[in-house]
Amino acid sequence: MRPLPPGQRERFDFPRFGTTQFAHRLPDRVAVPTLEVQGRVAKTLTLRDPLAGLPRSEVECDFHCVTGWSRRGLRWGGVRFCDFHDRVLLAQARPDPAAGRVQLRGADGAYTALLLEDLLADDVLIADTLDGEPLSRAHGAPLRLVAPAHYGYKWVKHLMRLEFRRPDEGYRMSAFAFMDHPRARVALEERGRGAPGWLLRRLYRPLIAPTVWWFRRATDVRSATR
Ligand SMILES: Nc1nc2c(c(=O)[nH]1)N[C@H]1C(S)=C(S)[C@@H](COP(=O)(O)O)O[C@H]1N2
Ligand SMILES: [Mo]
Repeated sequence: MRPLPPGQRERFDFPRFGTTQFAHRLPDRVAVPTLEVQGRVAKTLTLRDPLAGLPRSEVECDFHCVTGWSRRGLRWGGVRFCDFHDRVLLAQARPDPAAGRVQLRGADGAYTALLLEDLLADDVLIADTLDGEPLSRAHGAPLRLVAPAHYGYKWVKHLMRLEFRRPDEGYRMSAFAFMDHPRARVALEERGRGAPGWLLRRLYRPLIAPTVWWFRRATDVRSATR
């Protein structure tokens, strides 16, 4: 079994989780997923069913939340971001080569960003299945990002927009700036900015149980699971 990264503890369930302002913003199920591509691109796109016709991949990986809980051995299915980039983004949107950062937005209003070079790693997916089943609303239907080397807050659920930016342009984030590291690599314990990972880990740990409770209470379990 893979060892857990620094400061992480294993959980055996997989709770819906996030910053609590999103607990009550679970988006309705949509008939056809839609993904917008904007920012520094030659052409903006509104793609209905954006994964249709693209080669499918699976990624088996562990999930690490910045607050210190991990869930091992999830099997995600979808399209590799690098395949989507080569076949759709480069072919149709034609991003500015200097636009090295991509802002990610979820339909519940969550925002973060990743460097394009991190998104192009070969284990990053735009996922629409989990453990062989269609992604549930609770875990990000219809599409979510899966970025195994990065903390969970970069795995945007209900992904609806990609916006190309230059790295010096800044980006919008859901939380306070100290909570969003530009890269958030788990192996380097990049939990946030301005404060070391070992400190944030200690501040966040007491928040796990109340957050799980809060999300569970907010989620109508029956309508959210499929
Ligand atoms: N759209 C959206 N994406 C999100 C979040 C959110 O609240 N909204 N929370 C993030 C955080 S902090 C974590 S830990 C994971 C939790 O994923 P899960 O709810 O599938 O367990 O989703 C991430 N992606
Ligand atoms: Mo998280």
